[in-house]
Amino acid sequence: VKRRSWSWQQFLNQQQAEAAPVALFTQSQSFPSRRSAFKVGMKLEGVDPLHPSMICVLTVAEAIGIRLRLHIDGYSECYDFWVNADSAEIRPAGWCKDNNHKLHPPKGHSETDFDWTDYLRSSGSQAAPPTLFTCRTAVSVRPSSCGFRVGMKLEAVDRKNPGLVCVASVTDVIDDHFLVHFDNWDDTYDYWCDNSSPYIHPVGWCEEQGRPLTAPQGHPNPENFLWEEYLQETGSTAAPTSAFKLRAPHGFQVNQKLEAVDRRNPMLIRVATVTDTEDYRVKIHYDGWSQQFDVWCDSDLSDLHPVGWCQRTGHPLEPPPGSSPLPSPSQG
Ligand code: MLY
Repeated sequence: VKRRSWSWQQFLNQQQAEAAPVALFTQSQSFPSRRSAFKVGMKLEGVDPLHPSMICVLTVAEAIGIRLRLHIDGYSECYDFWVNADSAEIRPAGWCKDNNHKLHPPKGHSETDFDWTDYLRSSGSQAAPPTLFTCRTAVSVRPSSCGFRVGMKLEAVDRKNPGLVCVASVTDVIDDHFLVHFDNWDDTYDYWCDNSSPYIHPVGWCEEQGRPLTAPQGHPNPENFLWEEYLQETGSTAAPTSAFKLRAPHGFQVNQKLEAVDRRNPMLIRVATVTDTEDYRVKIHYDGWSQQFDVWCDSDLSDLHPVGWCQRTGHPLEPPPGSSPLPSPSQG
């Protein structure tokens, strides 16, 4: 029996709603310029989302449209995660070695002895060809132009505890992105950002704003933290104020429709609506689901896409439950 498929156009008409304009999305959210040629089993290097300071050995476990489920070699499948194939967070095998970064080897392999050639041979697998990656950094290491250098200090929002602005350091730089680390805390709070992030501020910002600054963990006198002292003690410098280039707020508006990865089941992309906004965040409602599942996210999250993205990239789209079903090969 041929069922009528769910259609965005009909849904928008029916809801008297409009699609969020494509121009509001960042390049990594918008329609990709080419298809993905990654195949299941190919190996690569990439950032571990739970430990963003680590670049790990990964295997493509699943490929749907341009989305990849990546497995961290040697670890449980429960750490698998999804990325877009054009993500800057994945790099070809050998990237770390060529770019002076530490590669976190598969569990059971020593950091010093890990060798890609041996590993591919012994595992009978193939490296994803470098041409499949968007970020094909040449071996000629171009110096970072973002003004942030490893060791520089700043004040940064702890994104897991967004009420806190804390003493932080730049601990890694790749191209125009850098890793923010919170002094004396473990790397699970770390995040990658660029110089336009709304979550980073120069040294002295909290004082200027009359806001409390969270001192490094274990600081002897956290109530009276003094930058001048701390910079001297740690022999470090503050990231220059001129390096901070805060981006403009996003342009999303309430009621605009889009396609959003389901935060609780990230293999699914759902029909969604912006239901609230802040300067740099949007509240996402999954159409047809209870408001209790709504989620706030950064407007530039790579899991938000314009209407039509799934169709264009060959990914199933989950229509609102209760609407006429979309025939799709992988959902039953
Ligand atoms: N309640 C949390 C707060 C941790 C904050 C860490 N930031 C400052 C990096 C805890 O103690 O685990």
